[in-house]
Amino acid sequence: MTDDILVERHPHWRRLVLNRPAKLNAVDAPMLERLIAAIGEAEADPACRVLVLTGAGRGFCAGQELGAGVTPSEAGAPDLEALAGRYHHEVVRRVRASRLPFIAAVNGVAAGAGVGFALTCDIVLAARSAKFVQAFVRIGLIPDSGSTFFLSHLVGDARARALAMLGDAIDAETAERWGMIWRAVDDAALGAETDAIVERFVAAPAEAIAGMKRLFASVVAGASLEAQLALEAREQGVAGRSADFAEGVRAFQEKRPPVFNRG
Ligand code: T3D
Repeated sequence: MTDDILVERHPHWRRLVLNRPAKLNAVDAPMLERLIAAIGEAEADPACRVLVLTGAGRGFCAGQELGAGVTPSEAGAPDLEALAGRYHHEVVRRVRASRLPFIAAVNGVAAGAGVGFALTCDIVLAARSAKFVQAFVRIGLIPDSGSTFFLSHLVGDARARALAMLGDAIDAETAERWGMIWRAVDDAALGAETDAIVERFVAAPAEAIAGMKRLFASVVAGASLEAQLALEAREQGVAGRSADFAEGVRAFQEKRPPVFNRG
């Protein structure tokens, strides 16, 4: 029994902890398989409303395991296309396709695929001491795990290319200033700030949040304004038929805070 993915279960949320601290939580295929399974399990729990992804120790995730057991050779290199598609990219897909909001609590360095795992999340909080490194170029690879996509959308073409091609690290405050993450917070406050957002999602109307995820997925897939307006109308129809909407309006009229997710 391995504990490289820790799952902390709470009544309405889960924390998934990448747990190989001696290697800054570098990932390998079996670990990613367990991460994917943990995401699926949370998804299947109707009581679960939000997931936190974070790392144990001083790192968030140093990307693909590069240590013992990785033996690349020019003659017989590992099939990275298959590996990326089946594991790294499946994590990215699962998070994006999930009905659940994901919060990345980036507690330390995120490198390589670790950056993609953070940026695929809906809300990214980072400790001020954390760094983001497109480390791929340093080992002769190209950015994967959605990095070229996320960076181009979030920070623009010029910065995305420089980050990818030069492989320089940027700190959390720069990432916030560039719009790559939601917020950089004091290291000591990361836990409390994360918990505060978790509480907000637990209390938020879960169906509406799931609808927003579908809408933003459509935007990032390149929908036109007309297509997006049509989808917003459809999703508003779904939200408008929910018990949460009835409760929200009642609470407004009765001048009290709404209590969602009872329907
Ligand atoms: O298979 C596929 O599908 C291909 C997909 C690839 C996706 C990728 O993610 S490729 C990119 C892989 N990741 C990297 O290239 C990052 C490698 N790590 C680093 O560049 C640095 O460690 C960091 C910039 C992340 C942090 O630097 P620093 O100075 O804070 O820490 P450190 O001393 O380098 O690392 C601490 C320990 O973690 C160290 O072990 P030791 O010497 O104390 O026993 C180091 O070897 C280990 N470590 C860090 N990253 C990895 C790792 N061990 C294995 N794999 C790693 N990726």
